[in-house]
Amino acid sequence: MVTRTEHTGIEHRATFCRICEPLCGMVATVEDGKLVSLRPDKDHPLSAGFACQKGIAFTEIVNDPDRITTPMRRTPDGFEPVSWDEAMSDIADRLSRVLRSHGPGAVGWYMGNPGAFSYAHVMAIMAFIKGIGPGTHFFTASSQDTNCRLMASQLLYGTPTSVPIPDLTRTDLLVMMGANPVVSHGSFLTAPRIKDRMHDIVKRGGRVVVIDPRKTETAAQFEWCGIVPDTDALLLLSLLQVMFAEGIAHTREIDAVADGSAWLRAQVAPFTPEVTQSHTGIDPDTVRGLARDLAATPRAAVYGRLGTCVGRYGTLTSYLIDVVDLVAGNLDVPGGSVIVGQGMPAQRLVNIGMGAALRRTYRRQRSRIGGFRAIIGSEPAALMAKEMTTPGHRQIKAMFVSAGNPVLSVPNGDELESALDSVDLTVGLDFYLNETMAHCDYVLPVTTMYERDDFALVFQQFQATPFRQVTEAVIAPVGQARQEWEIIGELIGRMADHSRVFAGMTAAGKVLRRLGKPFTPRAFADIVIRTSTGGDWFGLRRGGLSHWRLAREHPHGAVLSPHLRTGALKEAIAYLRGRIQLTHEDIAAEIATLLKQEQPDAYPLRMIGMREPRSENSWMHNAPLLMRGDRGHHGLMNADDAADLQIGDGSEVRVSSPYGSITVPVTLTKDIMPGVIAVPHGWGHKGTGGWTLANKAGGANVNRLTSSDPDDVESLAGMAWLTGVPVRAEKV
Ligand SMILES: Nc1nc2c(c(=O)[nH]1)N[C@H]1C(S)=C(S)[C@@H](COP(=O)(O)OP(=O)(O)OC[C@H]3O[C@@H](n4cnc5c(=O)[nH]c(N)nc54)[C@H](O)[C@@H]3O)O[C@H]1N2
Ligand SMILES: Nc1nc2c(c(=O)[nH]1)N[C@H]1C(S)=C(S)[C@@H](COP(=O)(O)OP(=O)(O)OC[C@H]3O[C@@H](n4cnc5c(=O)[nH]c(N)nc54)[C@H](O)[C@@H]3O)O[C@H]1N2
Ligand code: SF4
Ligand SMILES: [Mo]
Repeated sequence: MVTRTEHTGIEHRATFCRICEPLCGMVATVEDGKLVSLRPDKDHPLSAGFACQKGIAFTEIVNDPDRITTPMRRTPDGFEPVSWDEAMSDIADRLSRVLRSHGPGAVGWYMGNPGAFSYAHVMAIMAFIKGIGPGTHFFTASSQDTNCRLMASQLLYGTPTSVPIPDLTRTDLLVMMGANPVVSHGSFLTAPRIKDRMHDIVKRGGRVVVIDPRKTETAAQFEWCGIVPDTDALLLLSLLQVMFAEGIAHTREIDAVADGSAWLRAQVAPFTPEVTQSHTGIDPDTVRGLARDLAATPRAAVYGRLGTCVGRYGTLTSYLIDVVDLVAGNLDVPGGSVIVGQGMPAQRLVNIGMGAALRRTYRRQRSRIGGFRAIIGSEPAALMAKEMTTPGHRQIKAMFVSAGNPVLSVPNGDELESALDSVDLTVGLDFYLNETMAHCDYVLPVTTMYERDDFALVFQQFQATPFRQVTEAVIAPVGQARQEWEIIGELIGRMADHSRVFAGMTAAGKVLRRLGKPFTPRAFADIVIRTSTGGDWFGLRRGGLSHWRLAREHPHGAVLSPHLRTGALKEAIAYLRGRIQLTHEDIAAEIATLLKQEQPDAYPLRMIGMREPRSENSWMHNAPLLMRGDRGHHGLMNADDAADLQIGDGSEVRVSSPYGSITVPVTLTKDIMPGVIAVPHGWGHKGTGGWTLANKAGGANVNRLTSSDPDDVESLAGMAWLTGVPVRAEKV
């Protein structure tokens, strides 16, 4: 929707923010084609006038003088602008050479977090990888984030795409493990104004319990239960032990939907709260109380997020969260944990087909380094550097990075920097010359989210309130920026001789253009909208939604129904039998190692992460609005630990792990478990000619402390180990 003010050059356009998962409604003010401001959209049905500081500050990113808006080529002393044609033809030539000499296994692509917010970007990469051929390496930020959650779903429900979310608007007991939504605004859970929604729970007489090693911004507003990092699996096992031992497990409900309850019962039996206490730091009475409350409250849900995913047991922990929900009678009930279906026709058949295909890929496709299985077709990003530097068949020789900054976001950035410098071709797609782009032969300038149309496809099934919104681009691409799908599409065209798939895509593209219907990904978004919940089914459902109708009639978005649909669990299960499968030898093997973990003596502390309200991973440290005041990188340390080490508030501390060391100033607090130190990620900027303000802010790359050794990568989903890392601290 566009409204004009008296002065004809100014327009106000309804759109939505795509920095993080609530997708808050925004109104963009555009003056003579330029984005001049963003303000929260008060007419958005869910975010209703809320937007955070990052969302508002995005104007500064769109117009950032440090932004790159022409293709850049690396030279011995920096970057020089080149024409699109020159860049694309050299990239196509060099990629062809790599393919001819080494085959498709020599090509790799890493897609970072913002990629997930653009359906067209994801689709284009999928097409590219398919066309390059079998053996291509695909990495995403998900192996530092969500792959273990997807893997747990693959084990339990037969498909990684069935992920339960808490029914936030109806629950009476929300147990949050390893999530800090007051700062993160929610993840794997699209819920604008999530803090208000959590306060609603308390207002209606319910509770929110936050299980976290740090008394976070979220924990401070609700009930805090401190836990030793990386021990959530033990806590969950003891919750299950109590439920079975006390006869409060909902056995009838379990047996109605799941196979393997006897196996499960035997697995959890040894983990009494007395056994787990010495590991988790949580006393048995608290565990018993929580188990009883979860089993007795009809509307209760356990929700886990990053803190439960990036330890050494991400898959096991995610699996156990769902199992606790199941055993407590809280899966697929109003106010419990609910798998949100797409509501497509024959949804169950679609899931069965897709689940079988993804499980087959998982079984057959193994990473060259470490032999990790491929979750949703992707490999562990922690091993990306070794895939470039280890000689042999399928060694990566051409590497693409889009919407990512793995030099700061994956373990051992130093190793990755030199690996990137060693391959034959490196290409980045970004609007900043970040620390990773600095090592690319070419950096291709992309549009920001406000320069493209969008539909947040990936997040539709995580909405706490079913909702649809689409947006048009609110401004034209800045400078020579192009959308990722256009760039990849052009490369596919230039590579048509190299693959039958590319040739087919190129020919189809030509035919469509001649018919006056050039291909755009929007057609795909339209199909999804029309055939899923609320859709018009191509005219069969009167008043239903299409892309066109959403854009025209619902510029602020449309709520599809006030609540999540429950009672449709079977639809979400991709196993032919239509039942949850609890028995997995892989899970038993993980459980068997839990009590054997030891902390190396020289590293008595444990490091955890910490997100900040004015950061988004590594890429929002260049916006003046977000950097005002005395903003820099600092860690958080327990005051008593610091006193023992004679470390004062604000002093510089050397933090070392078995893998590396950094120096960072620390703030002292009582609001963190003893023995724990929190350090934010995404700092340590040093982009070549890139980020003026961010580079000046400095800081340290915390992922120098994390490990890229295959032995330290989580075995079932290839997750990087980012929390509970053993460290020691010393005054410098
Ligand atoms: N130690 C530690 N490490 C972590 C984490 C942690 O908690 N602790 N968190 C992890 C998590 S959850 C994640 S998701 C990863 C994130 O890791 P990455 O995704 O690798 O890194 P980001 O910092 O998000 O970098 C995003 C880049 O995308 C660019 N960008 C923004 N929008 C667009 C766009 O529309 N198109 C394109 N092409 N580029 C765009 C930005 O300019 C920026 O350079 O980090 C992980 N790393
Ligand atoms: N402002 C801001 N918002 C963001 C981002 C950002 O960088 N800045 N990043 C976005 C991204 S990419 C993501 S994935 C989401 C993440 O969203 P969340 O998961 O909600 O955010 P985090 O702050 O990473 O929360 C993880 C919590 O787990 C705790 N924790 C660490 N280790 C453990 C453990 O072993 N057990 C338990 N129980 N807790 C533990 C940490 O103290 C922290 O409070 O946030 C998104 N939103
Ligand atoms: S909370 Fe996330 S989606 Fe909402 S305005 Fe802030 S950055 Fe954008
Ligand atoms: Mo993430």
